[in-house]
Amino acid sequence: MAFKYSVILPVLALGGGDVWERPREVLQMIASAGYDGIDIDAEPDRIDQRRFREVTEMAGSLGLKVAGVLGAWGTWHAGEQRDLASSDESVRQYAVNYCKKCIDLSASLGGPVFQIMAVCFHHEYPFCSTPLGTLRHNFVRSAKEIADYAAPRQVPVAIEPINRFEGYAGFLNSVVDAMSIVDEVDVSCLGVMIDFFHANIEDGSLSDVMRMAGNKLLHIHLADSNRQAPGTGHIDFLQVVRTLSAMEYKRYMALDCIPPRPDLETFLGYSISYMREMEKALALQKRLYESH
Ligand SMILES: [Mn+2]
Repeated sequence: MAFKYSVILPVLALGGGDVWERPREVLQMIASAGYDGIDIDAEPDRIDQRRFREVTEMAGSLGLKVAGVLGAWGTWHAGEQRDLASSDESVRQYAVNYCKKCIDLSASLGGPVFQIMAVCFHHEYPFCSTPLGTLRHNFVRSAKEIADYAAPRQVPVAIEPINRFEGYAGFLNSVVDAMSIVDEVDVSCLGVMIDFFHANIEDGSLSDVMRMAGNKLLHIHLADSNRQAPGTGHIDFLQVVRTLSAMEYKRYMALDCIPPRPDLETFLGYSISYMREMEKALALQKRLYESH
């Protein structure tokens, strides 16, 4: 079975491929490389609606679906206090309201997965000054409010665990952490996502955690252990596609390498062709076993 691949647009912008500056060129490059979709910036208050529609329609005309709506947090959020785990109720509520606007945006696009995480405004390492139980309590409240808003709008919401050096050190760093929150909130539209770069740091076997997430695995961020193109680090991508194939994973893998290197065309072309090679190798292995 062939997997679906997407490209995270805000990441591409870091390598000179800003879709809002030169949409046709960037989208054409993604489509030509063979991708199925794009993950687009969730900035309903910052990106002009007409411009947004223009870009998504252009993507559609090139055969690219909107695979995901990417919430912006931490260093990406240009100063806004979007912190779903904050103990400051006004900050937490501000972040939840931001999410509701993003869910409306996603609903208007037919319901691509909306991606959330917990990132503090002032990063503390190796310990958080806020007790981890407090952070969890705050985040669970936010996730419940977000999921209750998203469910009737048919928008899946995925929690992305972030490694301790970028997110809260000790809170919501692993897929296991995220699954425990999904289980507690218990609203059907809420699930997890796995970013292989983060999970390679914080989780054990990638296959084990993907299987543990099962049908709650709503999205994947694709990067190797060095946060570069798959195939350039030490993640076993043949095993990754073997596991996803066994799980009958039908959602997207969205390319999330920071910064994209060495140049956009090589980066985009190499990443998808490497993953397609892994899929071919898996298919060949299956035939060898069957012919035995
Ligand atoms: Mn990611």
